[in-house]
Amino acid sequence: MTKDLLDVLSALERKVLWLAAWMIHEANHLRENVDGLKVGGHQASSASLSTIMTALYFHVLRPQDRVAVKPHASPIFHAIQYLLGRQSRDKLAAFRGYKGAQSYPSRTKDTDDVDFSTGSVGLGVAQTLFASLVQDYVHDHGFAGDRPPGRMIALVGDAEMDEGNIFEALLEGWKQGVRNCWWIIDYNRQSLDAVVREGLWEQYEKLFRAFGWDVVILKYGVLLEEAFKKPGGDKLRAWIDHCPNQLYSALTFQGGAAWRRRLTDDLGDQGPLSAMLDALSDDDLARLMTNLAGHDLPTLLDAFGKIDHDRPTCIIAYTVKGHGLPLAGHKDNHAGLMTSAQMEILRTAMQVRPGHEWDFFEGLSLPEHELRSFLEKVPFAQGGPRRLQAARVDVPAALTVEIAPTMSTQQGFGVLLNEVGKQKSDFSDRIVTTSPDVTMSTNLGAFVNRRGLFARQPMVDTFKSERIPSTLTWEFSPKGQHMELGIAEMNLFILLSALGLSHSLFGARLFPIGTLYDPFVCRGLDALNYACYQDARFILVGTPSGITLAPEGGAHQSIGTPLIGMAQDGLAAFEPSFVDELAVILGFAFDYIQRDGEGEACERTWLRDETGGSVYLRLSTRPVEQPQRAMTPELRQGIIDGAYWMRKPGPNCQVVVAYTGAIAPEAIQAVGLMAEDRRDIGLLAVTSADRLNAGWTAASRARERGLPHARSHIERLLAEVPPHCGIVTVLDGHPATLAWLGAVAGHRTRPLGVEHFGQTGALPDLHRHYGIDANAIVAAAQAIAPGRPIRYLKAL
Ligand SMILES: Cc1ncc(C[n+]2csc(CCOP(=O)(O)OP(=O)(O)O)c2C)c(N)n1
Ligand SMILES: [Mg+2]
Repeated sequence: MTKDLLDVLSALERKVLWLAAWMIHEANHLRENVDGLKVGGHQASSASLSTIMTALYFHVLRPQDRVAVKPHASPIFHAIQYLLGRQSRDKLAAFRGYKGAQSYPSRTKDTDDVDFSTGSVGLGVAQTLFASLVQDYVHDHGFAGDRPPGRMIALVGDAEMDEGNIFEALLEGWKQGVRNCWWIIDYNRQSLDAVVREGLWEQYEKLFRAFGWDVVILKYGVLLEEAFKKPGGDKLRAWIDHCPNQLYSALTFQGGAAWRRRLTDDLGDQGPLSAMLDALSDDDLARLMTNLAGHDLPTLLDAFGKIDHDRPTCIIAYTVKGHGLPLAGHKDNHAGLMTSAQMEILRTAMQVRPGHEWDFFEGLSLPEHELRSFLEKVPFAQGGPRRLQAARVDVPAALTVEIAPTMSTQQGFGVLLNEVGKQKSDFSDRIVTTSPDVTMSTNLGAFVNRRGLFARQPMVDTFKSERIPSTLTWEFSPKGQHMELGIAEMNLFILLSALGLSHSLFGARLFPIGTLYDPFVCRGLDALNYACYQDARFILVGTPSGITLAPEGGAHQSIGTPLIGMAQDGLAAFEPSFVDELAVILGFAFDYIQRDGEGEACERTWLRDETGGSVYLRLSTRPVEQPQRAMTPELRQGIIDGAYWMRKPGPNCQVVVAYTGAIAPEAIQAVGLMAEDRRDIGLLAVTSADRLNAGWTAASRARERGLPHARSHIERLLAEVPPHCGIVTVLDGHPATLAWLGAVAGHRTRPLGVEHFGQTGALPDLHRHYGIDANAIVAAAQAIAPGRPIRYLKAL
């Protein structure tokens, strides 16, 4: 490590700190002018990582490394990208504003190549661990070309470590043999509200070691280490080692004079030590006492340079929240914002002239050409765009399987994947399935038997080698295509997020499919949202679902997931009733998850289908009689667009029953029972309330913006239904899912579904109890479409 390198890096650190502080200051003006809101939570929090990020981005990182930056360090990240020519001044000046640099690093909204989005604390951290597992997967399967493996690095807030998903990830990482993963804990001993508990680092150390990680503790910088070596230095070390976090923070905030008072009070006259401290100015004393390793470039470079292995490594780096700023150390500084007067003090210290705030080299003592040539050679910024591309992989035009007369969609899913597993193609080799300990019970078994489980080290199935009959072969190898997870659903979603970004992170196209019991989607919901926010591409299968799981009781019955499917951006939700529908949807999904076009909405459906996204399938274990029909192109299109007429309403239609999912037999039965007493009844099969609703909203918006002919799929379907006709909607899920159908063309609507916690029972008991059986559908139709009494209603 040369002095030249240290000089350049410390100049850059100053610059980064200034730019970050300035951009937040500017952002605050932006807000104050508009609505008087204060912008907080960034200045102090980002400053504590300024030195570590300077060392990493300008020296340590390589193009293949990927980083999740702590949410509030976003200004430092953007400032660094600006200096590397990857971020524009306009975006910085509009930090937190419309189309400006994002408050929290965002893969989808920022333009400076964020590797992993962060914001909801804890998720970005776990994302690096799962990304390193995926990196191993693509390398072992030969999908990575000659790209060297990188290090997956998380910059973690110390309070962020409270998030439970981090611990779940650690355990899973241990099971899977995670490597090439660094977690650098920004140990500033402050959270949002306060100063953290004493001695947390010891707990972290024990924890990480227990999971097989190396732990590096970086506590003091070179200045303090030198002082400790001088006569009496051991007393100083003992004092600072035992100094409570609160007191340390308070003294840091107060500065040199306060440090001197306190040290004199506590240590008394210590001869040579006191003489050494007395000889320092107040500023130098403060600099010495806050010389923590996380702000000491030589210590950091040395520590990073020494990691010459691929073992997972936790680095606990002591830092000061608000380092280098007047806010440093104050426990309220998280949402604190420097006043204009404080900014002027910083400006003077940084020697930045008014009007030159954004200039690269303003206020730096090193010659411009030296800095410029250094920046041009920074290893991180070599090798072109960090976002990689993977070619589209051809997927089968149709998935054909033999459909039994009676089958559930979950069984159909198993059979379809088994079919895919049989095929020899690039496509089928790139399928990767995963499940949190419900592989068998979600019907992935047949695929896993064919394709095996993934592990870096082969492991035989002892039951198989001992010839004990079993339905599942549990054999691991580096070529296996199923990643078996422990029960933690958070891990499922974060792994899907990492697998689903493989094309962009590692240039390797994968087709990730994750299965779980539908009610437990909610357990991982924030991670699912996170995965979609990052635009990860995967197929999620929630099965079984609803009160159809009758004997399992309320704890296993999902009610609100159809609404999640509708509301979750980036996720197209389907709930088929029949296996031929599922085959069509699955075929569509394999294509849809690969799309990344920027085009306008499709004029047929008003969906943004060129852009693609992930897919959620809500399936069921209920065996349902399958329709014997040919799959026409029109039917196929209807299934994908979200609905088709199972029975087309006639011109005098009085009632339409619209159903989705496993409740189809009740809807079909009800229509049969009503046919004699209500004219021209229609039966609408809804395969995707989500896509219908999205298309309707988009087409309405298009009309309001001057495209009068815009029509969505559901608008076209309902255009044929006379205005006086009533609509009864029904599903095994929350009734709001389909209730909006009445608003499309103004039909009176009665939505049926499940609103209250489920319970154990036989399926007919529960259908009756929750009012979604044929009788309830008929009763609703009678109420909404009055006429002569429906004779079967009494008989039921
Ligand atoms: C899941 C979640 N909960 C709460 C928050 C609000 N929040 C943002 S930062 C923060 C505390 C951060 O403390 P720490 O991780 O120590 O970072 P520091 O600011 O000290 O660097 C909180 C509670 C959040 N962003 N995400
Ligand atoms: Mg903190």
